[in-house]
Amino acid sequence: MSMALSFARSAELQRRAERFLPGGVDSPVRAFGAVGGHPPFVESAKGAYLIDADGNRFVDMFGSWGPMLLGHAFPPAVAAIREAAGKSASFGASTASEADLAELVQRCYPSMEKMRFVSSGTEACMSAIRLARGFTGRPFVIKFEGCYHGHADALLVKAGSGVATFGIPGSAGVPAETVMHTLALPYNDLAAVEAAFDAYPEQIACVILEPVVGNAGTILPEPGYLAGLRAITRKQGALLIFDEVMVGFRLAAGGAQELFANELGGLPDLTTLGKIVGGGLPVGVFGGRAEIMDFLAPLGPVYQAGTLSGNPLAMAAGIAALSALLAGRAEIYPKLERTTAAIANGVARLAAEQGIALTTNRVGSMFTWFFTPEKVQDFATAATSDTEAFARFHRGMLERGVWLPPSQYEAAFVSAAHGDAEVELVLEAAREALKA
Ligand code: KE4
Repeated sequence: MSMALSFARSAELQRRAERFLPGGVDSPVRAFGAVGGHPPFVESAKGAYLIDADGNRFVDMFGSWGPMLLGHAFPPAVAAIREAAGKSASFGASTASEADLAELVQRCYPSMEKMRFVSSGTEACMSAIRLARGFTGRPFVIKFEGCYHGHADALLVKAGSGVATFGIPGSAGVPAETVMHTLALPYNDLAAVEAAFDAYPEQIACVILEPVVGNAGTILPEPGYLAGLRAITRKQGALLIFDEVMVGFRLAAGGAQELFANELGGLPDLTTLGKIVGGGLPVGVFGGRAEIMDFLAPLGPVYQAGTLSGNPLAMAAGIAALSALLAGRAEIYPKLERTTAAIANGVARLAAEQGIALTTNRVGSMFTWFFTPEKVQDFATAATSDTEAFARFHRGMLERGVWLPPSQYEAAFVSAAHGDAEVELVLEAAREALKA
């Protein structure tokens, strides 16, 4: 039986935050709009646990939406940030740390012959699109329903994540002219991509996708899909962009490009990264073939810039995180697989025992329990989920000390700090919550 938790202090903080911040948040999904109630305010976190303002402790199952793969307050990252901070937080001038982190990224992503650091995944994807258009001289971009590539205007079309969570078609404030060159197609459907290229010959600059979708909940590429996209884009002279902001360094040290190495039919032309690469500090990266990247100012005609790009504290945190990942990859990824399988499959079994239809989509340490009996392989099937049932489950788990991502259309994440004890806590909470 769960002890009713007190959220009194969080409620006070929510009221105060709402005086200054719309919805009291700096990012919409944090507002619990899709699951009801008010979000606990986090005070601190360590390893697999979040501590809220009322002192409640939660197993963290969303890991800051991906970045905290090594667990919260990972000691080498904390030490590196502390040391860097003493040398000043930002110079706006070159530092050795940028190439240091770039070298680690390239060890994970050999396809990124050259790259540039920015301060968010949105900036990375926005810049990659501009670069693809500049390099090819073509205006159109293909994206897929349910995929989210940040909140740049041109990409806010049938996006996933918060856009799907709140069921808004795109966003107000984006003039039709801005998105007239954005084609949003169903995921896992190669015929739709062929048809788009037939309709717009020599006019499509790139295809951008999440190679494993996390922003419609978790959706896997069907066999042959990624290789099909590579073949079509190569034939059509369009660039293939893998948005690995979420899956990068999570599915493997080299993300989807490593995990699916034998079924890509060739590497993507550009890759975007974020989240884990900054160890929890603001870092995005876009990179790929040198001949494309050299189109960027100051070498080429495509402009892109940023005051805090390559920020020394963020570089230090990223270097600490990727160094630990690379040094410990032989242990870290098998542990992530074991722990996440135990949690995802364990809860699915408990649900089946209660006659609750759950479809579990999982790749390594990212997964989603869809409250639907359907196979989920695109946004349309993800949208058959019973989001009210998900909301009840989310609240039931939160009251029992497990904090799931507050949306049916977000992936859950497990860290290297989660172990057997956390598996037990999650299964115990789920047993009760599913009954309720
Ligand atoms: P950011 O600008 O939020 O750093 O990255 C945008 C982005 C780009 N590409 C992918 C595949 C992403 O998942 C994201 C951001 N993901 C969401 C969570 N699904 C961020 C959480 C939020 O918006 O608060």
